[in-house]
Amino acid sequence: MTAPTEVRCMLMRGGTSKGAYFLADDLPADPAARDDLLLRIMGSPDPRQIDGLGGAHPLTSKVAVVAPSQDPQADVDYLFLQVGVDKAEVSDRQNCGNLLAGVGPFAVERGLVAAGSAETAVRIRMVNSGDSATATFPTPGGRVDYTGGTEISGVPDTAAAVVIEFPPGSAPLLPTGHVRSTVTGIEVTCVDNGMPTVLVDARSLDVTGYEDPEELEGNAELADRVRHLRLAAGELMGLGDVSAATVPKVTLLAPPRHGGAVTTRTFIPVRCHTSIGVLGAASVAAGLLLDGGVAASVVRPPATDRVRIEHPTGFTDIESSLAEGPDGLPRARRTAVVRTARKIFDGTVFPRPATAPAPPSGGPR
Ligand code: NQM
Repeated sequence: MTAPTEVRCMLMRGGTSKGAYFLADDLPADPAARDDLLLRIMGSPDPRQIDGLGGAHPLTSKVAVVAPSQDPQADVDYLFLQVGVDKAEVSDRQNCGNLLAGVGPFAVERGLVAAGSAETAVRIRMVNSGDSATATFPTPGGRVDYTGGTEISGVPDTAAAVVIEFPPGSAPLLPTGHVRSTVTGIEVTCVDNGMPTVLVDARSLDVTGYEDPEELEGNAELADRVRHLRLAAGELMGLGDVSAATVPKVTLLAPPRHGGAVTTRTFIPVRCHTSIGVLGAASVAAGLLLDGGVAASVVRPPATDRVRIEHPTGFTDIESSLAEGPDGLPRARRTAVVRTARKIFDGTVFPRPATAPAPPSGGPR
């Protein structure tokens, strides 16, 4: 297939992120050709992404590829792709729970799933990890209604709730098999409840954990320590060489200040998140529930299944409970979250021509 010069595309806000949503059939099947096209659509590599749809930040340089599912337990397959901003890189090595919020509405909009007369539940297989989720949202009269009274931190105005429910996790929450490890001399808990995450007491990195993302990003010594910690933790978590991957994330923990369970600052992996990812928050919530994890040195364990994770622009509430797996290691029993999503634009995107030279790639941003 020659690379298309125009592609059907829907731009959506999913939770606190924004991305371009495509039907898999509208993109080349070959991953290399697809990724090259997506770089040109998003305007990468370029710190301003001036010639494409990307918003010059990892949280607004995201793509969802959606297709009918062959899995009888799912309605649609959702492949998440993180498109580098100033690097010519497209990564499928992580999920995105924020763009996940837009997948159900997009599937209805594109006719992949028939809408119910009041609400619609879409069963989604997350291709990146093989995990699944069910997203339920209002469809009065058989049309997606994005308006509603649900507010989520980091998004101005309210919108319709998209309730996302994750089934019990089959994979262990502790990729290292241990609740605590010492990595580059720092005590951490490596946890994966949908997003591989390294939890660390902010004080171990000589910060308070209450700094703004800009201040943390501007701290060169911290950036260096986080980079070394992440590379070593990635190996320990069985992820191999993560120098060009966007996982694991490193989340700094500090005591809560606004009635929540904990304060967080998350490196994704180089930029500091302006809030927190959905699955990132799910991993933090699970980490708070683990007996003997580093979180126990920072905060008291949450008293209820609803865990409020404070972040730089507010909070994310996660419903989380754990159970013991057959091997005696903890598993997620239930994880659920409320997000919102909104269709921003639906139409045809015109990628930058394929002839433009692509500068060499480097590590993730
Ligand atoms: O953790 C950013 C986001 C994310 C990922 C990131 C996400 C998740 O906020 O589920 O949503 O951690 O790179 O979109």
